[in-house]
Amino acid sequence: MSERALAGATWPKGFIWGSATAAAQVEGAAHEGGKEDSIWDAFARVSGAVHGGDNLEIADDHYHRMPSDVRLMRELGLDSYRFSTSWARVRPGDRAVNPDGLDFYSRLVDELLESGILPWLTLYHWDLPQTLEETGGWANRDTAFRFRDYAEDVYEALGDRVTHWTTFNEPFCSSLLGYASGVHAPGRQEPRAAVAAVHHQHLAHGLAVNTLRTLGAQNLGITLNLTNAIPRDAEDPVDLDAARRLDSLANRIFLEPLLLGIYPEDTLADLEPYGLGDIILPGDLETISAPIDFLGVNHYHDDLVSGHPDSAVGDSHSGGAERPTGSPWVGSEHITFPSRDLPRTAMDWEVNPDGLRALLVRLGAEYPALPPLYITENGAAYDDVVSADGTVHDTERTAFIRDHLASVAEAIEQGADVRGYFVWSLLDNFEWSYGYDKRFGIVRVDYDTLERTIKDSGLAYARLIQAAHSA
Ligand code: GBH
Repeated sequence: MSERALAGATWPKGFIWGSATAAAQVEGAAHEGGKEDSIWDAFARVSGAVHGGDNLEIADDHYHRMPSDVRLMRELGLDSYRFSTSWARVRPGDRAVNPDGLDFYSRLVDELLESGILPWLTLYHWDLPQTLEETGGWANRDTAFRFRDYAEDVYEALGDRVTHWTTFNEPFCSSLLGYASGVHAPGRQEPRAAVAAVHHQHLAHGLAVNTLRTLGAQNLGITLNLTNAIPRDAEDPVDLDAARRLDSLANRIFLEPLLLGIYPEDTLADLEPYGLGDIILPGDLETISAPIDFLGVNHYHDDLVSGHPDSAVGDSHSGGAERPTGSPWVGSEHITFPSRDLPRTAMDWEVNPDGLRALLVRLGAEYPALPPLYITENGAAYDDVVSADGTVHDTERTAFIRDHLASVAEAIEQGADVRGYFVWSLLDNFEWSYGYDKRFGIVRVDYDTLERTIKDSGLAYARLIQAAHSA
């Protein structure tokens, strides 16, 4: 689809155009303003955990450049900025509240509001205070209650100005990648702990939703990374079982407790040996399924999956780490991800825009009581080339965003209730275990000078927003 044709698409009234980042990935100032280690600061010191030995000390220096970054957002014409607060900055060591930490977010929120940009706040984008990991991290049920207290502190400071609250970003990653595959912090490879982490993050979400609701919050939600699990051979029972298992661990283990207050039967059965049944206490599922006002969907790629060994697995599941990592697919470690003939991004993720349409439509069909959807992340890493004059002609990323937006428009035509779209990411940033090696930004960051340059994709996105606003 051409840019012009897409600009002509009609978007629902009030559709929110945004872009997203996360605290650990952009802020830097990792040990300034009272902030102490998060699990990612500690993990980055583990040999081979992060590509190139990169760390989060400076990142994009957003902590110091925040006002000019907000000016950049204004230049792009964003309706909303999705960011996260760092628990390790707000409550360093999860002890007392750190006024300087809260003050940073308070200034950010003011700056956004003065610029007419809606703050879209996420409470947890993977950066647990390291002290809490030392008492068991998310494998420890108590961490859920600590999260509720932290959420309450942030709400008390910002609830007068922030209207949209997201509890967790992609619990899949902060449980199964953090505690089973070990690709993410804290880097543990303990399937039972990973299963406990899933449940305790659900519980933390529910506790926070109930508390924030009582304090007056009106727009509460969670963001999940969701995929379409496509069997390599839809006639082959082994491949069909693999697709069922992937759908269970990537999608339904999160969607069903949150939306329906149950764990799927097959998930419970598969994870029986890993203790899922034992850690669900009476009342938990009721807390977890407290009604939410929106569901954030992050989608990057579909997954073609097989139950047979496959030699063509790319490195898209190693997370760029140089140390040995395990499988996130607890109890289903045998599943494989064959390649198919599709273009790929620098992450080795396949590009298939129609997958986003299919996912959005399918969610509505499978969950009749689904709350409104927001695409809270979608975007692509490419190896950008900087021209002599400093411009970045990132045609592939521009096409990726345009084609995925066309796919969102189609989903809406087909009945999906999608109310906003946030490009990942505003800035090139710390791409977790890939370090600074992978660039997702619509704005380039020069890691020597920390200078920002809007890429062609950013300019194209700004034009799209303008066209949508004036339609
Ligand atoms: C998002 O994660 C994050 O929210 C964001 O912080 C990050 O920068 C961005 O995307 C780009 O990576 O092979 O086992 O990992 C997306 C994470 C990556 C989760 C692919 C699912 C496939 C399963 N997704 N992953 S696995």
